[in-house]
Amino acid sequence: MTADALAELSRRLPDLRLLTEAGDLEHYGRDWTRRWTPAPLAIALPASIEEVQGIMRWANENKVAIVPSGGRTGLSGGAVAAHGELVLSLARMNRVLGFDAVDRTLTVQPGIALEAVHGAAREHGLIYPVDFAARGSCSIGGNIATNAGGIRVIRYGNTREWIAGLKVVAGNGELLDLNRGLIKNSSGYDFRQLVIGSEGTLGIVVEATLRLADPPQPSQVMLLALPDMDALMQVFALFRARLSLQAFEFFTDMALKHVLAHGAQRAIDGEHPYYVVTEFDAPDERAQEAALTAFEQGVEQGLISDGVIAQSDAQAAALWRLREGITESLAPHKPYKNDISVRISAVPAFLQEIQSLLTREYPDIEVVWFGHIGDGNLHINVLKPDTLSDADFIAQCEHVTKLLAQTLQRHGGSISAEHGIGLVKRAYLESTRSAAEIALMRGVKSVFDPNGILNPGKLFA
Ligand code: 2HG
Ligand code: ZN
Repeated sequence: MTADALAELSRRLPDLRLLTEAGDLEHYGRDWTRRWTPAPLAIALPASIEEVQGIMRWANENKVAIVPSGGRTGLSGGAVAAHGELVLSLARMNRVLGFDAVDRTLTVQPGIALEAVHGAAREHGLIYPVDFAARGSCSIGGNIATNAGGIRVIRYGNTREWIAGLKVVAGNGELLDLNRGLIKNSSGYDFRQLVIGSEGTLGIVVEATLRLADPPQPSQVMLLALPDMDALMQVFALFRARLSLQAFEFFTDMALKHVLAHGAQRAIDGEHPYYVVTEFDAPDERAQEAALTAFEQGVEQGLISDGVIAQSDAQAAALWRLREGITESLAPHKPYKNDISVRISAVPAFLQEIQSLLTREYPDIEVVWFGHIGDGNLHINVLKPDTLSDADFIAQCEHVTKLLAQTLQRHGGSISAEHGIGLVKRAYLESTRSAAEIALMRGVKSVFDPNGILNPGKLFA
């Protein structure tokens, strides 16, 4: 049946590139989560919107599940194909289609890498401000599907803020041209915003018009060492009041240990439990003095133990590497990832509660904390001890996540801040969204994707 269906797809779309070799199935069938064994039916690499529509019509008629696929850097299993799905990779649709100087927008195909979008915007003296460590590998289509956040959200917001228009092939194969770059459009439901963050369950983004911004002022990068968790939020308040922040990121000594073992350069001597990398506007001497004053005040108040200001672009990049290199440095330890958020004001109470809970329940597991503390977004990576089997480790981590979800619920937080629900957090959606909301989500899904062929099993079972 599936071989027949594939032959039928090739007959309908003779130019469509289809891959069925074992190595390709393995490569395209997984994302950066390494928990599932890839087992897709085949990989389709369409080169046009028409081909995407043709695939979707074929999939509806043949009831073949589709897994939309970008750079596959996701950490929630949203792009995993483990059950005979057709992977629809947008990798070949990766061009810049146009720039409009008056609208200050860039129109791109979905498979373009975030870094290439940055480059294209820079060529016109502007920036696309969403940014994070996976920039070289992730694709803009995947960024849109997960409403990606990253390291500049504190200044610029999430991907959602930067999408002026979207072309989307819905689950039924219809092409939707959503918002068409308009700034004002008060004409009913905004399907563009519904598709953003829908994790490939409603439609496939086939073209995006991105808003661009003026480049920020010249900036400075500082690394701070802090004595305790309380100091973290106090230094954030101090710096935010005094400086114009572009980023405010934190990590623990445990994270530092891994990133240094992975080749990064130590920048501050001694042992310190917490670190912050912050970047702020520093266009002139006055701004630079304000930064120094804020720093000195932090030291005087006992909130900051040590710090360095980057003296060159290379040094700034080296400081950033300490934060941006964490995910890669943890990968060999098969981390179980949690990506959670609470309101900034709820961070201290939440942190205290969750830390004492973890120490009480699991005194021996290695937990690495880092993240976008200025957005209330924490990454909690639990590392696999050599003594535990993969299955026992996952079972233990699921228990940790359950406790985390209960704590989050009490603090009004979210079980996924920026990585998406995918497969990994599906069982915990109820901790963040009400039964009424989930029922509405299911209703929306059935309207966009009546045959349930788009990314089935992701977001909800
Ligand atoms: C980051 O902020 C990414 O570096 C990845 O969101 C987080 O690896 C993680 O848990
Ligand atoms: Zn992050």
